[in-house]
Amino acid sequence: MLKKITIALSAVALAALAACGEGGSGGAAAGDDGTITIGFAQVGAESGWRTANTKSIQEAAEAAGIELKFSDAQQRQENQIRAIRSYVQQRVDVIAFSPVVETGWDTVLLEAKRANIPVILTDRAVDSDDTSLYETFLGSDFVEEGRKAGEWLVENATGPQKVVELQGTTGAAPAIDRKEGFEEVIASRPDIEIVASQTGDFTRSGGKQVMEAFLRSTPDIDVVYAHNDDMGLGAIEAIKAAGKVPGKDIKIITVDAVKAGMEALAAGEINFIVECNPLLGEQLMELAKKVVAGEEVPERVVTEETTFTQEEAKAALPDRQY
Ligand code: GYE
Repeated sequence: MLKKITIALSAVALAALAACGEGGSGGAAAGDDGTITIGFAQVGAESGWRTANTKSIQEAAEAAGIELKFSDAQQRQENQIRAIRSYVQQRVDVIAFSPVVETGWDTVLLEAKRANIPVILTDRAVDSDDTSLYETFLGSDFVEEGRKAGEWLVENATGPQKVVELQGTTGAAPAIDRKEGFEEVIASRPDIEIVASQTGDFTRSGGKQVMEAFLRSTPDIDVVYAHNDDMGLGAIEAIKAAGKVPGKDIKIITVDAVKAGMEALAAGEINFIVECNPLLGEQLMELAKKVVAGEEVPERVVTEETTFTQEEAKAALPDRQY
C-alpha cells in the first residue's frame, strides 16, 4: 500500500516537474532538443488496412525524426481512453488517435485540452458538438466510399438484387457512414434490397461467421456488400464452403483495396473494391509539426482515393505496396 502511494506521489511530482520544464508557457512545445513526441492510440490490428496504417505511421515518424509512443487498443474504447490518459500524463507534444467508435470521447479529450495537448483525429471521426476538442481530422470520406459501392451496384445490376451487408464495428464512423452512403444510392432502385445486415467487426473471422449465418437463413443471396476487404475475404470462405462460387453465384463488393483484397478481385472472387487509403503517416507527421509550431491547419484533410474493377486490379497489383 505504502509503496503504491509513493509511486503515485512520484508520478505527480514528475508531472509537475515536466510542467515546470515548459516554462509555464502551456501549449504544445517540443522537447529541449526540438524533438516532437506523438502519442498514438491505434484501434487495434483487426484488418490488413490497419496493419498498413500502423506501418505507415511508424515509418513516417521515424523518417521525420518524431518520437512515437504507440499503443494498440485491441478494438476496445476503454483501452484507447486509458492510452490517451497516459499520454496526457506523460505530457507528449501531440496526441493522435483513430477512435474505435464515434461517441463517448468528450471527457478524455477535455482532459487533453486542459493539459494543453493538441489532438489530431486520424482515420476515424468522433461525434461531438465540441470541435475545439481536436485540431484537425485526417482521413477518408466514408459516406462517399459507401456511395461509390452503391453506384457500382446500381450500374451493374440488370435485375432485382438481394443484398446482404457485412457491417464494420458497431458505432465506428466507417461502419455508420459506409452504410449511409450505400443506402442513399440504392434508394433510387426499389428492386435492390438489403435483406440482412450485421456486424462482422471488420475482421475476416467475423465476416466468415456472419456470412455462414446469412447463407443458412437467407435464400438466394445475390450480393454481399462488405464494409472492408477482410470481411469480404471471410465471406468468400463461407460461400465456397456452402458450395457456391464467389464473384459469380454471389457478387461481392468491398472497401479498402489491400493486397489480399486486390488479389481476390483480380482472381474474380470479388467484383468491385472501393479504395480506402491507409497510408496516412506522412500527412499526420506534417500536421503534427505544424500544430506544434503553432501554425494553422485545415480542420479537415480528406484522403484521395479511387475504385477498382477486376481488370483495374490486375493492372494495379504489381505495384501495390500493401
Ligand atoms: O476500412 C477497416 C479497418 O477505419 C478506415 O478500419 C478504417 C477501417 C478500414 O478495420 O479495414
